[in-house]
Amino acid sequence: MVRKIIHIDMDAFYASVEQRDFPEYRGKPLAVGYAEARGVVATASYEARRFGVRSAMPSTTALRKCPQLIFVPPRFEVYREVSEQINEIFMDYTELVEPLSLDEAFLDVTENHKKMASAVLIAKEIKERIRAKTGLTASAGVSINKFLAKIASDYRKPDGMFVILPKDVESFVEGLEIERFFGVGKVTAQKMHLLGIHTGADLKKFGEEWLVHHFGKVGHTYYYNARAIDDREVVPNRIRKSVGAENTFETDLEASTKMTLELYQIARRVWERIEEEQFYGRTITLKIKYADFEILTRSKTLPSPITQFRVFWDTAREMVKLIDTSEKKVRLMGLSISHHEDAQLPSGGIQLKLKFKD
Ligand code: DCP
Ligand code: MG
Repeated sequence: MVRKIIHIDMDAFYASVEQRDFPEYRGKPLAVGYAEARGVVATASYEARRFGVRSAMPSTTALRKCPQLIFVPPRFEVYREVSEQINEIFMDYTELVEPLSLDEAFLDVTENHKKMASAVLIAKEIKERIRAKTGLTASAGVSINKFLAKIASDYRKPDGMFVILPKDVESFVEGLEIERFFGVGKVTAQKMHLLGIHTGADLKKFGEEWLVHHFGKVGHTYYYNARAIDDREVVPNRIRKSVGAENTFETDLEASTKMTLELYQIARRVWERIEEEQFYGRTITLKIKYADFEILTRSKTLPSPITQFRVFWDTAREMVKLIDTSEKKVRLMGLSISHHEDAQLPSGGIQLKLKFKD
């Protein structure tokens, strides 16, 4: 079966966050890092890149290339927060999200929560939602495996998207410069050039054993990647703490019967995910957002994990009945389940964070 893999990578990540939060830096060459003797540039704004400033470059070199370069210290807690925000968006489409760092992740959307057939549409939506939620831009790559999706996300940076369709993967790889291949650094590239290998097409002329003999274990990877093959799976590395869904209504709700009806739809959706992920928790949380945007949450913990929809729905229905709508209409409702035994941390007493999807 052909998979649908998306790679998302934020543009000039740390620098873009700083330019977002400090308008005086916008449009200016900016480096995140310290201008000290032994400091290095973590990342540079696109304005600074025009001067040749790059990640991992010594700060002194960067200043020589671009004397007006502004240095700002990193604020990791803010980058981490943005990272969580984008991950929440990803999780709305699939559980198969594999973050590689704070600013990039692979998603396997072959099957997805929204039952969307087009990975291209999903990538577009994700880009838009990232912009709306964080005010930052991301680039996306879409293809049939990790190797190609990652190359693709780099192709139209910044704020770009590139798609390598199944029918095009072979010709794409044949035309690919050897430097773009996974595991090919400067030294290997030079060695390959000496052997007459400049593109994927050249690489394809050599057998697997020959490649392993000349390049070691990574030769296997070269052999398969040259044929557009990469079977590595997208491995989620996050412990799920809750499963949920929510809905913002087109017109605010006031009657409680209408609320129960709407909640039922949400409950069905949540239950589908619970079954899909075998995530049987003990705590049900109901979230309400009123028309004036006030948010209210109510939780109920049962003595044992909820394994039947009947129990889930009965409890949720009782909870929604207690919501006061005499003064304000309801704009949004959400349901989630948490307190899954496996998700408990051994030390106990830790407040589990509830993640809602919006
Ligand atoms: N980073 C770092 N040191 C490096 C490379 C990166 O500290 N040598 C940090 C800063 C980057 C972030 O990781 O903002 C993401 O790395 P990327 O390689 O994705 O680079 P950017 O997001 O900055 O730029 P691009 O638009 O090329 O993705
Ligand atoms: Mg990036």
